[in-house]
Amino acid sequence: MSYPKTPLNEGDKMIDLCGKWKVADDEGKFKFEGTVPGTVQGDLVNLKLMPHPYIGENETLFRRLEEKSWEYSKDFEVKTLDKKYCDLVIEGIDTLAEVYVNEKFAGKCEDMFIGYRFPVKDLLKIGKNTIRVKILSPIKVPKALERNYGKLNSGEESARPYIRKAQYSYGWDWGARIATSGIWKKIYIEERDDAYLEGSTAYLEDIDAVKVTGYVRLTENKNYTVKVFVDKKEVGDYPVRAGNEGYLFEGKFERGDLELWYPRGYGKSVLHDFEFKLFDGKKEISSEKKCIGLRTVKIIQEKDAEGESFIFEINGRRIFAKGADWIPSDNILSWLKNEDYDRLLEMASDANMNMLRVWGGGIYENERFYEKCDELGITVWQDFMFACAEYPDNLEWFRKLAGQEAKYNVVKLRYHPSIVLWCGNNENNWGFEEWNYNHKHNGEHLGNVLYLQDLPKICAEEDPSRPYWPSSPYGGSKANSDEAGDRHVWNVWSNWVDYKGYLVDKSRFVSEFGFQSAPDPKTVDFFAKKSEKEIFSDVMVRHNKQVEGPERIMKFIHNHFGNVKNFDSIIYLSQINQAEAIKTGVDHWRERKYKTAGTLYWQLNDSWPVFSWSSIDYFKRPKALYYYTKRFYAELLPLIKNDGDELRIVVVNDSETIEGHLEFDLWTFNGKKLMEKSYDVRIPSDSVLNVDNFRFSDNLAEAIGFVRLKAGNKVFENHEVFANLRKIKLEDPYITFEKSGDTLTIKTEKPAFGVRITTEKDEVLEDNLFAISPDRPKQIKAPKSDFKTSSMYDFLK
Ligand code: BMA
Repeated sequence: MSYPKTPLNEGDKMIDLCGKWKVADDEGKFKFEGTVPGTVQGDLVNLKLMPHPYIGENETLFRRLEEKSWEYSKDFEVKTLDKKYCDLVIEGIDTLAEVYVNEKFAGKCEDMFIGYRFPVKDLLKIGKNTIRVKILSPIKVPKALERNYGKLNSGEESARPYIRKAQYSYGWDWGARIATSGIWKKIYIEERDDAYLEGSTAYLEDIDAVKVTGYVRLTENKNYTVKVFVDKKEVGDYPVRAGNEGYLFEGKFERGDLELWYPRGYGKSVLHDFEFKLFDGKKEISSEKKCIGLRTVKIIQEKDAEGESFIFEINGRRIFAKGADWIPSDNILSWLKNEDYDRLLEMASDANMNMLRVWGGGIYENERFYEKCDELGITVWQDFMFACAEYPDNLEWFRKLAGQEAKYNVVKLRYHPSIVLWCGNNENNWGFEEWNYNHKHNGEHLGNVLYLQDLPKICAEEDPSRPYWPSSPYGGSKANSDEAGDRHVWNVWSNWVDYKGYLVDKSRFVSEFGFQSAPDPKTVDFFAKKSEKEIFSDVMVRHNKQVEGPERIMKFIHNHFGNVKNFDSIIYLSQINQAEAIKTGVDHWRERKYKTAGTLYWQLNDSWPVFSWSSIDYFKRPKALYYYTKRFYAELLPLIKNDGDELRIVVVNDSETIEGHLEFDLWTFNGKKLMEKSYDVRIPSDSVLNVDNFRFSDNLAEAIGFVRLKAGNKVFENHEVFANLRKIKLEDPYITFEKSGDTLTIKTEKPAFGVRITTEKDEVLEDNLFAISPDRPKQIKAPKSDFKTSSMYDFLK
């Protein structure tokens, strides 16, 4: 196995094999110049040999490509062969491949999540050399294994558990089916003379003691030592010794005044420059540099009246996790650039998220993802890549491969402070109990030996710096119970329950819940022609992968707004419904802090242009939910709660103690003020404060309430729609705008709801899709391009 970013020692050489390769399929249909890193599918589209899979129904054309094997080949020059070691390093191949150097077998790759290293010194010669990589069909091989070993429970493609390839590539209920093939990561030859460091890391054993460790490769056990420097200061000198698997160094030093790393909203996310230097006597031969943050993390699991808590604690501080689930941001991974990761993660951070869950049906993410999370203070719940299926760990080769994959990724990623949890899989243990996942081996469900034995053992050995959790959901009397552990709340939406259903939920930690919506109208324009813009057109249904997804969208629109037919209104209302749904859940669960200690909504992003549960669509256009997220995940959250005939004003505070002024007013949609109140408040740090509760006898059937909290120079807002919009005829609220310098002031005569500012150019605004009280004009940073405004009234006319 080989790890990326392994730096070369002085004098060592690298022959880069990335760039142009000859690519051909085994049926003689395609022959082209492909790009590495890349995928065949990405190349075929870029070269216009295949139509764009994300437009219309083109996705279906890509199914045929799965049947093919592909051959990648390239000539390269070798000038010298004077180094002791000469390795072909492949950071990632998608997926099953045989590699030949000068027509001699160099090695085979079986797992897209593992980097491979093959010794090739004996296969190379000075002068011209060739490399040939044969990539086998990602469907024929798993299908053959399935015929041999039996069909397992899984989603759309039953053979997918037999191949260690991103599981979503066989289609998901939000994802296109494009089972890619290619050399998807870097490939090069390394010529080395001496040992080098790999997987070096530092972490807190307790709040004051820093532990350092790492592997030393290619050593012959000379008297090597490793010196560790932090922010350029030497902190220790540690001997290298033989471990169970190869050589390593290990040691400790006092943290002293090195600052800690905190998640966003709880302190600074300080990263230190660590340098690990390998010495042979006095001679430095190798070094590894990493930015590492120091923090402790544990999960507080304590018995209480509702069962058992599930609270992340970082550096001894409880954290309420606010975030979303993360899926791969493209179906064709080779199309993703560092800028895409940066942008999406900055958007998550701007929306006040402090946790993302890297979901088990995707990939162990790109290095850039974790680097950026470290920097932004976004914690990561990291699944291992097993999702919604039975996995054949009864087969020795499979179990071994899964273990290698886990070890490879744990060692590679363990230095990232942002990762706060390793989690065995997505929903498989839930499946054992509730979805007839009944195949067993030696009395154990298929996959469970991995989740309960192998993976926790690997994590304990390679990375004791964060907890391991067997599955998501897990804990309690049943995997998806509400009394302990984490829970996926899918009665709402998937089981057709409307979103008020969240209000009775008592999950201890909600790691998934979601509500679908349409993508941005411009994104719909990308994939559908005018004539296809109908919710049940073939193209539209193809771009909603859930069985009866469009039916649910229409049912819930009908529940809240009546019989809507206009397509633009459906897009808009689906987004409002989604945003109100997730707000309902988050408002409820944040008020329960820490009985519920986190909400991760399904899902932050999309892998192609689609109707889905995301808050940011494939082209990174924010949906209504994105703007709602900024407000409902802010450090202070004012709430208006209605318990029967009583109204309550509450503030949830995730930050320090604050003093502020809170205003509340209640209106009918058509402009009659029913009530107003204001309060000077002092809200203790990390608390939920009941500001007021009072009986309210007026009919709320036409009402909307507004609450605004001013603290220092910050403003925190919320609204609560009590009215049944299906039953009332909205009148024009008369919204007016005034732009002065950089500021846009928005006023309204009657309560305005779902106020949308549509900009000519794609812009993520400071706020959007909000509600405004006639008493309180709203100010935001003015858009840069021309804009139009609308509100709920315009879509229900
Ligand atoms: C859960 C997830 C995903 C799925 C989502 C929406 O089951 O883990 O598998 O896409 O819900 O149905």
